[in-house]
Amino acid sequence: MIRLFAALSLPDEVCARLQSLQMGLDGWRLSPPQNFHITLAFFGEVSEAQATDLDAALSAVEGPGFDIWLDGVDVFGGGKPRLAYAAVRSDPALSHLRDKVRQAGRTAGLEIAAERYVPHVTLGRGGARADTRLTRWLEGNAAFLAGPVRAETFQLYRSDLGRAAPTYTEVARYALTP
Ligand code: 3AM
Repeated sequence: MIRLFAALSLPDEVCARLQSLQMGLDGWRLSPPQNFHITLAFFGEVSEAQATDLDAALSAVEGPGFDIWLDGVDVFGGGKPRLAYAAVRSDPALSHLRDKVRQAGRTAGLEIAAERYVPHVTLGRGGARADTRLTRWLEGNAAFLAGPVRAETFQLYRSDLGRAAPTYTEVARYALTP
């Protein structure tokens, strides 16, 4: 079985800026910069046969390229923050692509849980309290802005969970229309 998800990648210069944002997230498990991505869909553990079907379905996904803007920072979990992220500005082309990628998962016979889409780049996880340091981090980085980043492709990644950060490996790449 392999653990798969589809995501958009980010150029090195944007990853470097995101890495600077991680300063101030003391006590968090920080994502290494090579792991920065915008998840489109999480497929979970799939068999080799399902992975082949998924690859075929994803190859059939069509959609226009679009500009990504990272805009501000936030946390999931509110009073018990569990994930700190850079927010991705909502965009109809991004939502549309996300829907098509999830549909491709269903075409491949995978169960895709219904959930609200809050596009984001994970910077760190867990282990922190909603304290003044976090408030300072949120306020200090509210004006963070990076873009435009042209999305010309999306990727299928394999995730291998380790004791530290997971390792993500690109296994396929799909083109959007220019
Ligand atoms: O870093 P983000 O949040 O974009 O949270 C996991 C990560 O996304 C998400 O898939 C991406 C690669 O692991 N993920 C992991 N397990 C998940 C699950 N059971 C999940 N998303 C939904 N359900």
